[in-house]
Amino acid sequence: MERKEALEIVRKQLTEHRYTHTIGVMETAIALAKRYGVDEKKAEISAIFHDYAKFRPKDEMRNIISEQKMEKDLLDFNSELWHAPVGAYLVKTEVGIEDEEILNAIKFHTSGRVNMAPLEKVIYLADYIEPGRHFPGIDEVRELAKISLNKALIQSLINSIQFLMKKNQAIYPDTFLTYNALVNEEK
Ligand code: DGI
Ligand code: FE
Ligand code: FE
Ligand code: FE
Repeated sequence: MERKEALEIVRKQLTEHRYTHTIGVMETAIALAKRYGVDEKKAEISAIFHDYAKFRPKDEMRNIISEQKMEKDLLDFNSELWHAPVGAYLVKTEVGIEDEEILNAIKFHTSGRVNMAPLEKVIYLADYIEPGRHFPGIDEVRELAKISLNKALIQSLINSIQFLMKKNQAIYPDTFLTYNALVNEEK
């Protein structure tokens, strides 16, 4: 799919602010893909559609998670996690994208997972460091992204886990498992 067509489709799903974020993720993902030898076209399309389901009503997302037999424990954790797997499902069924690598990059862009593919890492990281983001500690992650995909990812996970814990929020187990797997990989 051409970039222009993809952007027109996704724009209708998003607010202006979230669309601007999406453009930032797209540009960052392409740059990271170039740097780390990942398919740039797949990075572009995954990034454009990564937040496709961000504004779906919670009831619709809950129903899709149940009916499509996705991980049931998702429903016991922060609903912010839901738009990623639901997005992958809707991008397949509504937009017609079939590429499993792209669908997995969308599916795991919020929680992460053990054994993330390089494309999944690129999208996860691009979502975190795109120029419109302003998290505490983000500049350190942007610097790490220039030298190591894994090291940057680990630092972004540390920041996110600490942020959630400071707010007394539960951490989805896959997020912890992603952190552990990457730390072991870097030993
Ligand atoms: O959709 P975006 O805002 O662009 O970013 P995202 O898809 O990475 O969503 C991040 C949100 O998810 C952020 O507000 C933190 C929240 N969240 C809630 N529980 C968890 C979580 N993020 C992770 N990684 N793990 C959790 O357990
Ligand atoms: Fe997201
Ligand atoms: Fe993220
Ligand atoms: Fe995003």
